[in-house]
Amino acid sequence: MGWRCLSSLGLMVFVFTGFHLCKGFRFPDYTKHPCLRRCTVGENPRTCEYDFILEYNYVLSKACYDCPFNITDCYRPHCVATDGVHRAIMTVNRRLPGPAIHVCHNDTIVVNVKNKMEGGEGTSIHWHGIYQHDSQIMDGVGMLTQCPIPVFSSFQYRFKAENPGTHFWHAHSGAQRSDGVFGSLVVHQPDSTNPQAALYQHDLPEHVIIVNDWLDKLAISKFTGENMAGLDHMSKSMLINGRGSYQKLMDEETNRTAYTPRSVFKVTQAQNYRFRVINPGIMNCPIQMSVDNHRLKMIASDGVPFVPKVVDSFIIFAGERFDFVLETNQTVGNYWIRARGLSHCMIKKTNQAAILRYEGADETDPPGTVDYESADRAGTILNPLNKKSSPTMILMADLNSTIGDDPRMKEKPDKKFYIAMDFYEIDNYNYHDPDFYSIFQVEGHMKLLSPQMNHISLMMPPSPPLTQYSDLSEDLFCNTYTVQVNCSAEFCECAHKMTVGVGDTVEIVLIDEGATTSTNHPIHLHGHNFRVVAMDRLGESTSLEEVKALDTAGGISRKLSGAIAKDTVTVPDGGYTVIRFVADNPGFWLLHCHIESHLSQGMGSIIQVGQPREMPKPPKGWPRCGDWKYTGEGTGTEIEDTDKTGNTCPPTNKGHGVTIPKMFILIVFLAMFMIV
Ligand SMILES: [Cu+2]
Repeated sequence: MGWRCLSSLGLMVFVFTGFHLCKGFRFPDYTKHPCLRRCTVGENPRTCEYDFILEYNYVLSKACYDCPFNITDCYRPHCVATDGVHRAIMTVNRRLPGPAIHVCHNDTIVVNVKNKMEGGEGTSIHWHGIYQHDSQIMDGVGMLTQCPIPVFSSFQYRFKAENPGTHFWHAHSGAQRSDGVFGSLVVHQPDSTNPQAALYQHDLPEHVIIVNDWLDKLAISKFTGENMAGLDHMSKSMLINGRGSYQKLMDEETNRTAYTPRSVFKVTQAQNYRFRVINPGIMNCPIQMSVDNHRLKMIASDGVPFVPKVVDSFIIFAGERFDFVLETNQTVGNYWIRARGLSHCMIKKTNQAAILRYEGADETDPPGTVDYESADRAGTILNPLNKKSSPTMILMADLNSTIGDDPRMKEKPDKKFYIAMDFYEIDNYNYHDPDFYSIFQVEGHMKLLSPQMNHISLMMPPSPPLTQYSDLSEDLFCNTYTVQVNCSAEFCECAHKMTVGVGDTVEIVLIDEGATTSTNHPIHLHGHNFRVVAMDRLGESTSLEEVKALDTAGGISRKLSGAIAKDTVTVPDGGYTVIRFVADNPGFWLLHCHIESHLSQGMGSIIQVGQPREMPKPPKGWPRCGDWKYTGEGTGTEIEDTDKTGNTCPPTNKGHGVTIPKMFILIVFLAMFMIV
């Protein structure tokens, strides 16, 4: 490659200017990464490095050859088959899901992210579930903890795998997660320090299940269609580890029809397996998961263990993770792993299935049909949608933690916030104009109800406050205590921010008023986990005032001992969820709905922990961004017209080439000349 490039540049160019040695461009295979290992006590932590190349891509591209008519083609490198619907996507290393990261507790994770999405937005990657103590600037929230990584640029993330468990990574700029920029991140630990190790014999990377709803177009097309033209935005399909059967495809030459293949999970009879389930979720689509003929022993959520609970199915909301143990106690065969969408996905009857295949079973589909109705598993449900607690409906607040209570947490919180959420009928000027197409003027399906927290839409600031706080005007920030207008009547939008002190015990009462639509909002907190101390549904709808009055009258009892720890939790529609955490991580942290379109419409707020002087400073050369206005003053920076190498090599997978000193090349050239 180097010599071909060299000859194309010509002798004069490289003798007099030097050049960039072209380097082969290959996507690494991390399924054999040295950090994927059995964790042992006493082993030195490792540094685990990965390259992530973000690109636009396409379902059933040329890499897929004759998929799905030749099924083995669907497993070729770089073939992204998804559910068979042809559409543009975004991929990391031409895979969907992107590369899986498996490390041991206390390893250091280094990820070199290269944005090659030409024509696209800046990006950033959030490490969902990692608390980022001492590495707050690595949380990956565009315009909060860092500037988005512009196209053609790269950025290196570096942080410690400080908390074990099932986590994941995903883009946190734009709507890129919805288009495929996500993957698993599992922090393993030695058996001797894992309190649940005795519950299973196998914890395999191939038993990580990423399940998510899936759109039939680029998310930006769906989102703007909904926001500006009232078009259908619901997910009609789902993926399990990037695969599924949904779209019937026809071979035009032979008229044969076929579906893209489903994921297969292999097990051996009479064993116990740990499965780790992640929902990077896109739209309003909680997912009910079950396995035919098997019950599930649920053992952990969001990376944190709880007292095991055996259920028939569980519901996983966007941003949540659940780990369960599957006992392979059935006859050798194939069994459906079923995923059934609720809420908006119930309207579209969205469902998907994968195959649990026992060793020795035929490579055939399991018995039983795959459809929406068959995926409705009866029996005990963990984390149900909009239900009151009962022996068969187990809410998150009903579970008991195995990690002990946090001794730092005070019985009376230092800071307490009520956050009321709903879709509100307000003239949101991002999608309406009160003079021309007011929300009160347009037809029903064109009304864009605004998902807000305390009647405020989150607008991200023009620079990330964590690293450029002094560049930001205080006017950009607001909250329910500082706004001067009635936000129930007039649209309010700002960098919605609540401030707490470092070490404070914080309580947040999340209320879903549920008046306009019955939509659940899974709320994710960055930088911390929280205890789920109370949760209940009061009715079809409720109000901030009703919940406050109930609380004041002592009508909300809190589970202050034994409550489980999570980082993402749903709020029953017409009800509340009360969370508590110790704000031990100075920084700016997002608290937001994990439904991508809701966050993009402003359903989030910022928790500022501590004062900027208490937060870590970014390293030298940290990228900056923000507003700029021409003033006519100064001379600017001199731009030197140097280093024009005329290099025409393709980019390398490190984003840089190797510069060869001119004199060295001259010597090599002369030596070759003499040999000839
Ligand atoms: Cu939401």
